[in-house]
Formats: sequence, C-alpha cells, structure tokens
Amino acid sequence: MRMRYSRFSLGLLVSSLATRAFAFGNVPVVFPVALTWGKGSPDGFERDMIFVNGQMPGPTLNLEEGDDVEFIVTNWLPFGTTVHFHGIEQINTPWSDGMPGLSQRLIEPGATFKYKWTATQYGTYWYHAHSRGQLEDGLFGAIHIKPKENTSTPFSLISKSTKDVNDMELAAANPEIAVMSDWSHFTSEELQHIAETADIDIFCGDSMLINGKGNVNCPGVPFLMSVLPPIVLPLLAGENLTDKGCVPVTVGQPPFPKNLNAVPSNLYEGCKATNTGPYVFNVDASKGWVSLNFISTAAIQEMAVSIDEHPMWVYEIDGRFIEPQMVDAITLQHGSRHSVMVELNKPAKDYHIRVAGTGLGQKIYVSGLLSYNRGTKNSNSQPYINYAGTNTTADVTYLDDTTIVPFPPVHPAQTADQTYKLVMGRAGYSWQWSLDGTAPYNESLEDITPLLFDPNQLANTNLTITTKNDTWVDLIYIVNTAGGPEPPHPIHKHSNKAHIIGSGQGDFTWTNVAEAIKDIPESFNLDNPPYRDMAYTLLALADPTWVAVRYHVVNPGAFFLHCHIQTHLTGGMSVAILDGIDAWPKVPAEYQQGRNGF
Ligand SMILES: *[C@@H]1O[C@H](CO)[C@@H](O)[C@H](O)[C@H]1NC(C)=O
Ligand SMILES: *[C@@H]1O[C@H](CO)[C@@H](O)[C@H](O)[C@H]1NC(C)=O
Ligand SMILES: *[C@@H]1O[C@H](CO)[C@@H](O)[C@H](O)[C@H]1NC(C)=O
Ligand SMILES: *[C@@H]1O[C@H](CO)[C@@H](O)[C@H](O)[C@H]1NC(C)=O
Ligand SMILES: *[C@@H]1O[C@H](CO)[C@@H](O)[C@H](O)[C@H]1NC(C)=O
Ligand SMILES: *[C@@H]1O[C@H](CO)[C@@H](O)[C@H](O)[C@H]1NC(C)=O
Ligand SMILES: [Cu+2]
Repeated sequence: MRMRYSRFSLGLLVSSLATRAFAFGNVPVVFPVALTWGKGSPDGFERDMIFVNGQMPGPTLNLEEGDDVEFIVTNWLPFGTTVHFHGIEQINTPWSDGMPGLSQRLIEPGATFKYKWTATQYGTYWYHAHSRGQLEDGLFGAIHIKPKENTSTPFSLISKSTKDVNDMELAAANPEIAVMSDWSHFTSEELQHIAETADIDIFCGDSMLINGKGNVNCPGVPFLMSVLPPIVLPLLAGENLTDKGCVPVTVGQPPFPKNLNAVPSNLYEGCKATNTGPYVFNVDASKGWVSLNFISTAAIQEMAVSIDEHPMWVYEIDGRFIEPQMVDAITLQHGSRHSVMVELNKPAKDYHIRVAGTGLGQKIYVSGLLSYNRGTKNSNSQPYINYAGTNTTADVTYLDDTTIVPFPPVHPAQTADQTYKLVMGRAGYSWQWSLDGTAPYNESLEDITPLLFDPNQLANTNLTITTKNDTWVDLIYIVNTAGGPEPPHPIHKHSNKAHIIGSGQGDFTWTNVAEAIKDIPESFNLDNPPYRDMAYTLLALADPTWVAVRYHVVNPGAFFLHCHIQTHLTGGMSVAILDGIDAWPKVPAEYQQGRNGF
C-alpha cells in the first residue's frame, strides 16, 4: 500500500494551510479550499480580489494519474461562485464540472460544496471560477498530474543521452509551474458594468502576472509606438496608443451604438508605473534541465513567451505529450498549457523570461527571471523577442500550434455521425457575442435549474448541442466578420479533448467535413492532428475563417463550450453541449441540493 496525503504546494513553498490527511488505498486526496475576498496588490496596486486559501494563484493541486480527488470549497465570498477544473474530463462525475446552470447551482456565500472527481489523465491543468467574470478577480490555480508508472515519454526524441533523458524525466516530474495572467485594477463586476453601460468591448488591462507577481510598466507612448506591429496600425486610424499601450476606446470599437461618457478615464489611460520585483524561478543547473509548465489564465491577452538565450523544447500541450519541437518563443493563448523542457547549459546568471501581450488591442509586457543557482545576479541577457512579442532577429523561431503532433499518436474516427456549424461573432453590441450565431448565452442562465438535472430548462434550443453517447461529433467554428475584424477566439470544450482536424480561410460553405474534403483535402488532417481541450479560431480581419474539431462522445453530461476570452464569455459566447443524453446518469442526491454538506 502506498501512503497518500493531500499535496498542496506552490512552487517551493508548501502552503501552510494544506491539510495533510493520511490515507490508504483508494481513499481520496482531499483539498480543503477557503475562498475569501480582500485587499491585495499583485502588481503593486491595491484592489479588492479573491484569495484561495489566502493566496493568488491558489495552491497547486499535485496529483498522480488515477487519484480520486475531493476539492471541498467553502465560500466566504460576498457572492455565489463555482470552481471548474479546466481540462479535467470528469468521467462519470459530470456534476463536479463546476458550471452553474449546467452542472450545479451556485455555491452561496457561507456554503460548502464538495467536488469529487478522478484524475483520469496525466498533465498540466488548472482550476478557476466559472461564475460571471470571477476568474479576473484571482480565483485560479494550477493542477499537475504525474503520469502512471511506465507511461512512455517523448524525451528520447530530444536527446539520445541516457543521462539527459533521466534528467528530463526528473524535471518533468517536478516542474516549475508558471501561471501566466493578465490583471486589471478594476474588479470583474466593475468591468462588466462599464461594458454594459458604455456598450464597449473592454480590451485594456493594467499588467500581467507570473505566478501572481508583476508590475505596471509605463514605457511611454513614443516607445510603445516604436514597437507597434504593422498589423495594429490600421486599427489606430491615425491615433497613438494610450500610455497603457491600448488602442484608444474612441477608435478601437466596432460599429455598434456606444456611450463613451460612461467609460472611466482611467480605464484606457493614466498609466502609473510600479516596481514590484520580478517573479524569479530559481533553477539548479546541476540538474541539467528544467521543465517550465506555462498555464495561461488570461482574461484578454494572448501572450508571447520566451526565455533569453534558452531555446525551449515544447513537449506537452493541454495535458498531453507531443513530439517535442524546439523553438525560441511560444504563443500562449487563453486557457492553454504549454510545458517546455529547457537545458540549463548557459553561464550561471539571471536570464529574462519575457512575456508580451500580442493581442491587437494592447501592448503590455512583464518579465520574470530564470536564475541559475550560484550565478551572478546579472540579467543583462539577450532577448529573442521585444516588448511587443516581435522577433529581435530573423532566425527567432515561434511554435506554430497547428503543427503539433500528439505522442503517442491518437487518431480520430474517419467519419463523423453529426455536424454542428457554429457561426460566431458579435451580437448587436460591441460587448455582446454569440457562439451559435443566433443569440448570446445570457449570463443569467447561470441561475436556472442546472441542465444536468433537467435538460429542458433552456427555452432557446439554438443554444444547445445534443449528442448521443459513443458517437463522433464535428464542431465547425466559423468566424463571422460582419461586425468588424475578429481576433482568434480560444474555444474551450469542457470534459474530453477534441481532435483539431482542419482549418481554412473564407466561409465554410459545405454541409460537413466529408463534403469539404472532396474539394479541399489539403485543409484536413484525419491521421494524427492536434488533440486538445482548446481550439483557436484564426484571426479574421475581413473575410471569415473556420476551424473544424472532431470529438468522441464518451462521457454523458451537460458541458459548456465557450470562448475563453473573459469578456467574450461574459458577453455570451457559449453554448451548452448535452453530451450522450441517451445515457445520462442519475445525479446523486447530494449534488441535487443547492449546497451539499459533507
Ligand atoms: C513498469 O515496468 C517494469 C519493467 O518493465 C515492470 O517491472 C513494472 O511492473 C511496471 N509497472 C507497472 C505499474 O506496470
Ligand atoms: C503621437 O505621438 C507623437 C509623439 O510621440 C506626436 O508627435 C503625435 O502628434 C501624436 N499623434 C497624435 C494623433 O496624437
Ligand atoms: C523577424 O522575422 C522576420 C521573418 O523571419 C524577418 O523578416 C524580420 O526581419 C525579423 N525581424 C527582425 C527585427 O530581425
Ligand atoms: C439577460 O437576461 C436578463 C434577465 O432575464 C435580462 O434582464 C437581460 O436583458 C438579458 N440580457 C441580454 C443581453 O439579453
Ligand atoms: C434559432 O435559429 C434559427 C435558425 O438560425 C432562427 O431562425 C431562430 O430565430 C432561432 N431561435 C431563437 C430563439 O433565437
Ligand atoms: C458512453 O460511451 C463510452 C464510449 O463507448 C463508453 O465507454 C461509456 O461506458 C458509455 N457511457 C454510458 C453511461 O453508457
Ligand atoms: Cu472570443
């Protein structure tokens, strides 16, 4: 018998609040979690925010594949909430998925809720609030699940040396978790109120954080304009970026009615620099390699991430190994997890980890440090990317996520049983969005009797996708540019992963993938395509674009499908998937309640 205990940690710190309960056999790993609301200043500016067991990010859940988990939330917040476990399949536990109105009722202030699930897969995941915009207030933390013994790893594709492979195995088993966030000085409630009263799409933040630490940078407008990527110029319509690096609210909004008087002047400008120190990853070069497991909790910013003078072997994406690719920079999009193996073979000193917002609406930046033990505290390192995330020399390489190859291979079915075309875009106002093309998924639908308890609660059936168990489903995400240029939308599917089987420019005019393949076979990969819990639509400046994903319905339950840009999610860019409705389980009595005791 293996001795087990709850494994809460944050990097090298062991959370003082972790309960170490000893257990044997199939007894679950227990994480007691207290949510509180209070003052914090992660970037040197104080605001009201959420803490998980007194910290932000919340403690990391360290697990082993196969573990049964009990995550027991006590809600001391002044509002209802839920917690979702991003990328966790919830096989046979759809009531623990944490989506209000789909899988549970809100956990009311003062109440306790026990999430129970099994860690059915290895990899890097995260947990976060899934009510309203609460993710933006700081309710998130990492999940790391060690693979079962004898799981084949891709490290021998990086080096033939047994020592290297052993070092990499050890590094992967004890990773440096890097939770990458963007941060605003406004609470999520304030942001939503501004969006709705001014009728604007808010894309301007204040800082970015690495493991909850960052600072406000104000490099000045001339500098910001000097690093501006050419693609942003037309959006500026002759204006300068604001001192926060944002496209001004007066020019950056699509052509819908708006009331700019309701925009507080300090939302888009009024940058006040802080100089909180950088987050430091202390590494021991004698170990040969380090694994940095990046998790994006971003609400708005897509990020370019690079470590000065250190190429990165990307070896795991969204909790699954890939054939490793060596690059100098990655693009970390909302919700994604990219784990990279880095060889510690450079002179012992400090190297910048550069994180640059690459969204069209704002140029924002933070840096952390990779600090070699016994090194000089000198961080005069050579960058691969600049403040805007652009390459500094012609030979800098970026990971192209569409080229990733799962390791070992995983094949989709060659045909699908059912196809859903989702024409996504804005819905009447700059801040309002639709994933199905007809209506926004109204936030107030969080308050209905959860669909898992009664699938007929949703009056507008356009907002549901209904599937049968053990069938293959194609979802075609078509980006509609009728409301103006569209950024890439990071679409997240709850429960199991999907194969990203194709993409293209222009409208998807075919009825299904089988028809499209006859005309454009080169746009599809039905062999071993990327396999992820995220899919990123393509930037659509003028014409539509499309992405096709295929998934196997294996886990009956009500699961959300939504854009992971927080403003798009709160603006309604989602639908409910009623997966395997012919085989839905009976919801246990303890989960039927509004608040389940334990
Ligand atoms: C792992 O592989 C070793 C060597 O092949 C074997 O002895 C061991 O039983 C395996 N462990 C598991 C859990 O399968
Ligand atoms: C933009 O900033 C530059 C100086 O950095 C200034 O000369 C120019 O007038 C500004 N343009 C506008 C439209 O404000
Ligand atoms: C960045 O890369 C592109 C494409 O390789 C190249 O054309 C450009 O010159 C590079 N930028 C710099 C500053 O070297
Ligand atoms: C969402 O629903 C609420 C409550 O029914 C309603 O007051 C509000 O107008 C709706 N919002 C939109 C954008 O339809
Ligand atoms: C559902 O979609 C159909 C087809 O696009 C549309 O005609 C209908 O009005 C939609 N229903 C609602 C309630 O939006
Ligand atoms: C749903 O289908 C999957 C895949 O065939 C199967 O493993 C699972 O047992 C089915 N679930 C139910 C409740 O029938
Ligand atoms: Cu979106």
